[in-house]
Amino acid sequence: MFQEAIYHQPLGAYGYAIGSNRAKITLRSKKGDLKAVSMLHEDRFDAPGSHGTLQLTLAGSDEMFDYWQGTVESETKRVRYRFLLDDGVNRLWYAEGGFATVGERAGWFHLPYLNLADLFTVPDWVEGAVVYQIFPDRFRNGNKDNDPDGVLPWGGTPTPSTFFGGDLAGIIEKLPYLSDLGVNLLYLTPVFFSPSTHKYDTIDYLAIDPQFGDLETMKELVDEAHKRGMRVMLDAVFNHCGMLFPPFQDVLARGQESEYADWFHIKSFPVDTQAINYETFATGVASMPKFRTEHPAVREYLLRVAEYWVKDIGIDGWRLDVADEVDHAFWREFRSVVRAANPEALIVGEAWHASTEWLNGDQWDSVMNYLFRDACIDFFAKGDIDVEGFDQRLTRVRMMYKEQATKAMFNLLDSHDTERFLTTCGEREELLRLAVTFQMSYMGIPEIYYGTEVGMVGLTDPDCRRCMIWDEQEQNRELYQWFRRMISIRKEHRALRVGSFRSVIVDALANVYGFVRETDEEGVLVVLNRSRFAQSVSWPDGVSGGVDLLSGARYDGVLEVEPFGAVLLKYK
Ligand code: ARE
Ligand code: CA
Repeated sequence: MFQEAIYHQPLGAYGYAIGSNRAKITLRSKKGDLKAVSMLHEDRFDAPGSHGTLQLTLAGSDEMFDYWQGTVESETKRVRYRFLLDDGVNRLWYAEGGFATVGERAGWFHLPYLNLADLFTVPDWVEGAVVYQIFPDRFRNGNKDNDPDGVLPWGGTPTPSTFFGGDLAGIIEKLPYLSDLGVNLLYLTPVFFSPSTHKYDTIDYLAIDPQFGDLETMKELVDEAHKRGMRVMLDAVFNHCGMLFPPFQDVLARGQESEYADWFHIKSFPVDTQAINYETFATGVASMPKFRTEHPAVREYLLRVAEYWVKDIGIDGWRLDVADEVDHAFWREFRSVVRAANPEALIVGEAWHASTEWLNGDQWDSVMNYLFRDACIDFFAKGDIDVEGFDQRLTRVRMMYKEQATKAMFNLLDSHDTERFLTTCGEREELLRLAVTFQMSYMGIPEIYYGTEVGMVGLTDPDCRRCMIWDEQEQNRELYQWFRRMISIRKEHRALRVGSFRSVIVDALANVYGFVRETDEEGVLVVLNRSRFAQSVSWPDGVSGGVDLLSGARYDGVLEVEPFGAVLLKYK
């Protein structure tokens, strides 16, 4: 037995509550090493009747490890447990005291008490969400009167500083379009008063940029969206402000004397925007001075902003810009404030890498899942990894997070910061469709970047921010109809949204990937063929036929999947 590869701790994504008296447990072992893992558990004060044994199941593997999982129930909410590891030759106990042949010597792991106050909860509505990301200047110009000077004709080439006149009135005008598509959670990149086209350099956190509208337009957007069963999220740029933010201007003017001198990370006075003697977003972005979020006055200011938009204007959540560079304590307070203002509000961090530390239930609910995107690019778009590599990458990401977070992940293929996915695919639409089929049927919620549904392309920022194509002659209407259908399939089948996940076909030779999403009532087998040949697939355990949700065709006997094709087989 490879004891050195075995890992468990009663914390993070390895041991945590998923209900008032249920905890999910994960144990990691060297890939292929163990044949079985079980767990002896009981109340930590030995309450009568609390003793049990749980068989863990192999939930997935990555390149190096197997992950064994189980859910333990405890009436008293106080659990202690130890594992019995079996590699087919030896059996060893494992717990806090290490490895032992006799159980008592290994001791116990403890989950001392499953406090309801610590339970990671994500609002229920999130399970049904399909996100649509909008870059307001480029979505729709609904009001020519608020256009900034020098606005370019719709459809021109975007540069870092061009304006096209898109606004909130445009979004309101297109709500029927979005409703028809089936999306129900709109995420708008920043809309507060700011000089730039992207508006990540805020001047006033309490005002809508006049190019986009005003408070009334924002309220109208929220109300109209709500009437249609859609929610609206805004972008919280709290890592930094814009150079023209009045407190920073005050520091520029008055130096150390300014009451805001401590709001920023100033290295020396006087502040010099040429030499950039203060911390900024990224490296030397002078226009974006970084906030010192540990300063009580800064915290107070930003928390009131967060509260205002949720409580007074009625937005349904926040996407947090550069969220991984802001301190954890701030995000904890932020969560309390936002959830108190609206217990149903959603909090999604922007972090491109492992975000385990923020997803414990006390800070964010979810992240923009760029690790999902990375895996999809390598497998679907570029074909750089085979199906086995793809499955391993997905497993590794799932194992980083508590299941509450995994279910709420913003699974995106592209965004305003990246090349468009269709472009990455070399404009091969069949690859985009395959990836979107996966996105719509995987754990987490799909996030669509505006225009993907009509076939928009573009290299990275600024080219990925082209004006939305509204001329139906220029839209890919077939793709649109197909997106519509995929979204409705997801909405109609609960198994695809909240069902358990198990990969069942990982055929590297054929390059076919198959997985099962299952609830007690329903089961869907998703099969994706990422090869240019038709592939016949053998049925995984427990499935022997069903109806394809996409084509309506019934499959029994042979299950053949077309080149670059997909089947979503409802078998239960
Ligand atoms: C502007 C120009 C760009 C130019 C850049 C150079 O438009 O063409 O390349 O300046 O400095 C906003 C605007 C951008 C603007 C930027 C600076 O939208 O257009 O770029 O401000 O003025 C990292 C961060 C992540 C961040 C990305 C962009 O970790 O938080 O970089 N994303 C958010 C927003 C952006 C926004 C800002 C932050 C600033 O979503 O839109 O930019 O408020 C790797 C790294 C990641 C890295 C990622 C992308 O994977 O691991 O950490 O993300 O690449 O670079
Ligand atoms: Ca306008």
